[in-house]
Amino acid sequence: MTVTPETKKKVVLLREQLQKAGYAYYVLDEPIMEDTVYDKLYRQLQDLEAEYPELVTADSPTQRVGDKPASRFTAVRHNIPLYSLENAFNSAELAKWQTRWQKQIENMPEFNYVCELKIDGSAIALTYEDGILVRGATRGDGVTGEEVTQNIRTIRTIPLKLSLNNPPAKVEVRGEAFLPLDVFAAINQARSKSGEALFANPRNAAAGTLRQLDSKIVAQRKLNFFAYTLHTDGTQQKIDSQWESLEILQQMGFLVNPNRKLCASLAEVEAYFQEWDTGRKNLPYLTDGVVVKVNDYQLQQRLGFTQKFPRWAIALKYPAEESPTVVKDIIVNVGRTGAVTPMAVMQPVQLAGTTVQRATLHNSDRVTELDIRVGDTVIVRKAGEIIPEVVRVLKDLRPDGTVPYQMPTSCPECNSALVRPQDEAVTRCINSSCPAILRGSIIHWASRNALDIRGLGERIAILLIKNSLVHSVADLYTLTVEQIASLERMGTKSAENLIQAIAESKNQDYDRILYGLGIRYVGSVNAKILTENFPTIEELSQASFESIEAVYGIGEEIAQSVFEWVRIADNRTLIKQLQAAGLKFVSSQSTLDSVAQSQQVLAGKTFVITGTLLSLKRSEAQQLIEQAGGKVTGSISKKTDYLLLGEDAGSKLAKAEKLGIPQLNEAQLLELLNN
Ligand code: 1X8
Repeated sequence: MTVTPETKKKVVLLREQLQKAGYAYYVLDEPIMEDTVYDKLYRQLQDLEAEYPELVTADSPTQRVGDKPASRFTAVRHNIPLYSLENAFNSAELAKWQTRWQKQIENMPEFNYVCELKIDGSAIALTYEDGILVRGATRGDGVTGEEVTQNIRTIRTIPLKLSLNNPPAKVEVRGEAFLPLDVFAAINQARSKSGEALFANPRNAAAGTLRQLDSKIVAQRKLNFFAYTLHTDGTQQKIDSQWESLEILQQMGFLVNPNRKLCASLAEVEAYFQEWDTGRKNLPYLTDGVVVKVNDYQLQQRLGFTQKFPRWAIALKYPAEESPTVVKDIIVNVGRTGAVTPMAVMQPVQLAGTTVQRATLHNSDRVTELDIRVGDTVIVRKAGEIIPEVVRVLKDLRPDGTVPYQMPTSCPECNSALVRPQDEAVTRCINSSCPAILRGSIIHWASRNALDIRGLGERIAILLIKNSLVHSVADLYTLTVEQIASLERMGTKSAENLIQAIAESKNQDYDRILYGLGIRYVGSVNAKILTENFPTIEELSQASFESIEAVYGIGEEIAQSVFEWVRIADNRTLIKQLQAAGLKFVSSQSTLDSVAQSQQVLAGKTFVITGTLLSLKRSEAQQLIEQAGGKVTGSISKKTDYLLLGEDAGSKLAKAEKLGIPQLNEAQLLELLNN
């Protein structure tokens, strides 16, 4: 059948009407056509195209969804690499960047920055030839990506045809494909219902969706796209700046993030950054920072690129301290004290710059309180230096068929019954020959602040125990080169080195030995105090509870723990064996000197303590600080050097943050005291 000019005209008109309506609906968010009308016109166009396949064009609105799934994606090389951005995490780093790039420019002209929100999605590159979308590719490694054109066509905010009268022969547009938060939640909910694995976060969901082979599924997922980079061959129009590019992208029909700003100084950049730190909480998509670009293209060109980044742009990041992810398993970890800690094993997430896949659940009470289950979507937090923890379970996203988690009743490592004293939160394995406890004891014994045995880490500890070569730390001193060399992946040379390191550890000071024994509450600092006051193990073993507690810096709990430890027969035997091996449980003058020295490490420093401390009493923390030459005051001022921060801190924390006073947790304080 031949196509009449009327039919042709009708098809062109339908396409134009549908394109305009789609643009108004998706990009402008200002609908101009009722859904029912749109559907009717769409069907008319579909029917005409079915009748006259020669009228189908690549930019027809009917071409957004492909009819058959791809079998695989092909690799494409990007004409211009998609660079990643250098990161800055604070204003000092931002200022350093500015100083660095300006050094490169002689006769600095007037300039400004464009600030844009950094979208937490998946970067893609779009190629238009004569105004028609011909290719869409994922970023991949920046040099080579995957061709995902059919999937990209489903994104309604990506024009299939540029809205320009005389489009350049070639245009490349880059931007971020992302999933709005409500769409992300809906996708996970649906996946939960059908028993599919949940996406850990919107970024993973967007990246996964782009690599879906069936574009029909992609279309249902409702990806969106913000355009932010424009490369043209320059034939039609000369573009001078990033700001102008963004405006042209918008004219071309793209969705460009409206929250952009021209800034004349770093102070203005920072104000924008601060403004969006609050503002981002109300956005329907995730942003993880601000992209700062030198606006002027000439200046950009003079700056060029390093191996990895453009020199003219930087990402100023919000600290990502919390993130959603999915629980794959719940396990328990048995520490060297026998304490059993439940842990969530999760789909890996990036948090505060590191990949996290395990988070502590603290104890069984916390597990009950959270009601965390395998399959749950949870929020994990990694604040500061502490171990990541699960803060919340998103119960709305819970898949069907999950079961409440039961803490094991027997030790996963030695099978003996676990106990939980009535007034304690901690569940323990109390089998003193439990391999987990032994393993932890050996690793602790060999650790840097204890006996410092290089080459004796977790792997070797496990092998020594598995091969029944070591039943206590004392056995380390009877090992032979042959025995160690017989272990998996151990050569004679490394066996000799390890034996040498073990032998050398016999000369370590008494306070390190006492710390290495792993007596509860006896950290490096307490070990030093104890060895100073009880210069031999015999004196410590015979000391009364009262005389231990009377030592300045030693509280009741520590005294109790030490007093009990030295009365346990196995521990006395251990000490005898270690003494027989040549370790000296006697303070040398050098130890005492170093104690005196170490105690002044905080000379002149002022501390404020706030919140509930976990391992120390406030009075103990104060004593430790004072012994080291520091001072503790009650309120925050400009003169405060450190805030010692416990749980549930209140106004003092807020004030310290305002004044930029460094914060320490207990572990960091002890580390400071040990240095
Ligand atoms: C990455 C991103 C950029 C922008 C927004 N979001 C991103 N994820 C932007 O410039 N508005 S630029 C960029 C990059 O160059 N790697």
